[in-house]
Amino acid sequence: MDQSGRYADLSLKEEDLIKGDKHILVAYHMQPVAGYGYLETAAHIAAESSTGTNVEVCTTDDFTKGVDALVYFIDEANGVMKVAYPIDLFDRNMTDGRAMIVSFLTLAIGNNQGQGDVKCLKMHDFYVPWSMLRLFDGPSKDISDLWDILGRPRVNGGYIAGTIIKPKLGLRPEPFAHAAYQFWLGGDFIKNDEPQGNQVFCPARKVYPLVYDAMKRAMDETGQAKLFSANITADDHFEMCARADFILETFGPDANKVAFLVDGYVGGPGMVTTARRQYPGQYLHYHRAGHGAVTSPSALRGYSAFVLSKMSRLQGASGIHVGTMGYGKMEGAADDRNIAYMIERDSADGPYYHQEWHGMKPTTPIISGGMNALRLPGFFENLGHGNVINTSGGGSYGHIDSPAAGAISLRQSYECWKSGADPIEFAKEHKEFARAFESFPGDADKIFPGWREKLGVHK
Ligand code: RUB
Ligand code: MG
Repeated sequence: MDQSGRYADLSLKEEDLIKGDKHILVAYHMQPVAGYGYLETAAHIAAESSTGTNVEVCTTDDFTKGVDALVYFIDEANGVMKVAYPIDLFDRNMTDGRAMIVSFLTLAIGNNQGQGDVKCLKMHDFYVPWSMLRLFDGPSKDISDLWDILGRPRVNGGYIAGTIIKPKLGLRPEPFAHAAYQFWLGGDFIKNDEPQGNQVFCPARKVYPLVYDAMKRAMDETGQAKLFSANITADDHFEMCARADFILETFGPDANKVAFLVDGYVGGPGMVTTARRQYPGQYLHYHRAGHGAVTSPSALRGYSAFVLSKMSRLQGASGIHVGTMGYGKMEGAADDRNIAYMIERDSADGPYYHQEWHGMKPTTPIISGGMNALRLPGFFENLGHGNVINTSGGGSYGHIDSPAAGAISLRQSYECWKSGADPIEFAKEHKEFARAFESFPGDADKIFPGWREKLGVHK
């Protein structure tokens, strides 16, 4: 049934919808199955995603029609459609009237994902009006709180050198804590790798006290504050809170140096919001394992990494992984920097919509996945700044001298880029950075051809 008479109004103007402050706007890339019309399919999507189904139902009244989602733009040649969702469609908390991202997902990227007339449908951008934006929690803590703990200025505090405890699994408590200690002698921030929790060979009750002891020793030895992002991901939110409470109690007076890591894509919005609301005093670290199933450019359904990141700021993530923009090992491209700009700025352009954040705290871009000191200068150059958290697992524990040397090489790499120095010249004066060339010779050959002769390395 063609429902475009009800669920499409191509005369609506985007600027009026934005001025009206009453609609969430969503841009999709859509292709119908052969034999279905473009507008007809788009209208069916708007119907399924709001007040309708595939047929007319006798229970619909005039009020119902007032909250229909409407297709307001189609570009069939390029496979783009846009829908305006009246904000009243979206579920609000009984307890406090606040908005929830789960309702946004249920409607805007819910049943429409399984429609028989849809060949592909992927969300690439969305716009949130102030009337709705103000109902989301947003972050309670941000990178300025970490800079403060590290003794840096709260504004423009610079690069946070981090790592991930590697190997990913298989360390018992003592070697785990020792790995942390070794990195902290040179770096700022350590995160649990996302599968690390309470394995039988590394129980949480045993490992966290040892990690705290390692943190204290490293702080004593370096005279610097250190940060730890602890994974509290679990199916059951009581279990999640039990982990979080145990960790806060263990770190006691240094609990401000603990962030909570939540694997927010596999765990879902409920898990992220539980962490955000139960522990507003902690930096909330959104890890996104599994996201590639829907965000990969090769995925024809789901939503993009840009959309995932933008949602995370509304949910209140203090930081989220945004990939490495083509400089690391995971899928990504240079123009993914727009993802970083959208979550860290107060006003930013997405692929289809400009968004004003009205002072909502920023979400830190967390740069991770195959990074090391050699890959970072190009990354910073592409992004245009270094106010990020970077976690380099292999880049630290793979440094031939030590994890501390790996950490120092990361910081030196940032300083090299910031000062505009030539990396080869900089390496001549900075040992740890120089030794990164020998640690990662494959990368060195690719990024700095001729480095062996220039640095006098002949092994
Ligand atoms: C990276 C790592 C993270 C990835 C996830 O380890 O453990 O889980 O960053 O990808 P390493 P993304 O530094 O050794 O490569 O950050 O893109 O979500
Ligand atoms: Mg990992």
